[in-house]
Amino acid sequence: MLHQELARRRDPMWRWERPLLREISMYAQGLNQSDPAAVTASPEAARFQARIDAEDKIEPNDWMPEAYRRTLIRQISQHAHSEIIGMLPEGNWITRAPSLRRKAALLAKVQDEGGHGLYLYAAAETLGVTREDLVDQLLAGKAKYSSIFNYPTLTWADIGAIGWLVDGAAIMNQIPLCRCSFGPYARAMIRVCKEESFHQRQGYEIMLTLCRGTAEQKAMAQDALDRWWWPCLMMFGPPDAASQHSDTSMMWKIKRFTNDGLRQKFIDATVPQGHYLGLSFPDPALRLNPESGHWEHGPIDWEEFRRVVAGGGFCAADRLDARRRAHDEGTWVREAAAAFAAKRTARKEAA
Ligand code: BYC
Repeated sequence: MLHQELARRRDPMWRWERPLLREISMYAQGLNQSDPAAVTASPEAARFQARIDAEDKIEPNDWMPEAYRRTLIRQISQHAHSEIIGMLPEGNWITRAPSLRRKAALLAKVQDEGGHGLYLYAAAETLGVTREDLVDQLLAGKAKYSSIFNYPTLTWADIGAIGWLVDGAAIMNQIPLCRCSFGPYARAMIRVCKEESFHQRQGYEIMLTLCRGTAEQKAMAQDALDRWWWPCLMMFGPPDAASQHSDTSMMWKIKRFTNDGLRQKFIDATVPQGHYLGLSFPDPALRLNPESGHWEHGPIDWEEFRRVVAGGGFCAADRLDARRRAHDEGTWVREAAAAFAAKRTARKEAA
């Protein structure tokens, strides 16, 4: 028993999860970032902000400022689209997974992502939009989704790197969302985070296997880290000084940490994991600051980020084409479900 426990504690993933658990309990203390001048414009607005400050959950039928509703619809729908588009880069490798076990895990992961998209569309619908409208915006190329899914998955090691790094970044961003002030989003995120944690571990385990394999396999893992590292740092959004929405989202406790704050937590957690794998990071400026205890990083190419977010990503056109095709091919399923629902209602009414 003892040696199992010791082995578990040597596992870098365990060391990563501990601080996250500590953070969850830390969130309970709450952060009071409100700017009273901006939120007490009307008595309803003041009462609303007081509820937020008291860590009350806001539910769909409660009074809320229009801008709060709009911010949530924007963020939750972008998040839902990211999950659905996020199925594509990994879906690309389901038929080429190197073993039955790997294939089963990857299939389950991609299905989980479809499920996350559905919970999130359902959470957005509680704010008075329809899933059909949100999906139409995505298919029309008018909606944003995470920049990360516009990069290609060139080798099997990319599946490891996505699980380890992309899902790792997602967990770092989404654990605080479990305490988002909007009840349906916060509740959806609890289950999503549990599943993301499994996704992240399966990715790290792929990386570990490759790094303990042949020199060629290890080189594949290194190449995947080299290509995914910087785009993963961009997942957290623009630097704080350029983030339009952070201040209000923090005031409303939709966001609990700034983009740069979460990015730094991710880097601090991930660099030791990469070193445990025996890999190096594609950043010559990366160094541990012994005074702050943080890993300092080199400059992020924000020009690339802006280009990808504006639709100029390498796979952007392919991703939307694939979604449009899937939507068209699924028309008969939606029609059949609607016809069945209408038949059931008519039968109930006739009885
Ligand atoms: N990519 O003011 P800011 C997953 C946009 S799913 C594209 O800081 P905010 C997974 C931002 O939308 C991962 N756009 O915004 C799935 C805004 O534009 P608009 C998705 C980005 O909202 C499958 C503008 O830049 N996770 O992990 O305060 C398999 C200014 O930004 C990005 C979520 O959606 C980006 N990376 O903060 C595996 C989490 N970053 O709307 C894994 C929920 C920023 O004004 N979302 N923009 O046109 C959030 O936490 C926040 O929305 C963000 C951005 C931190 C992403």
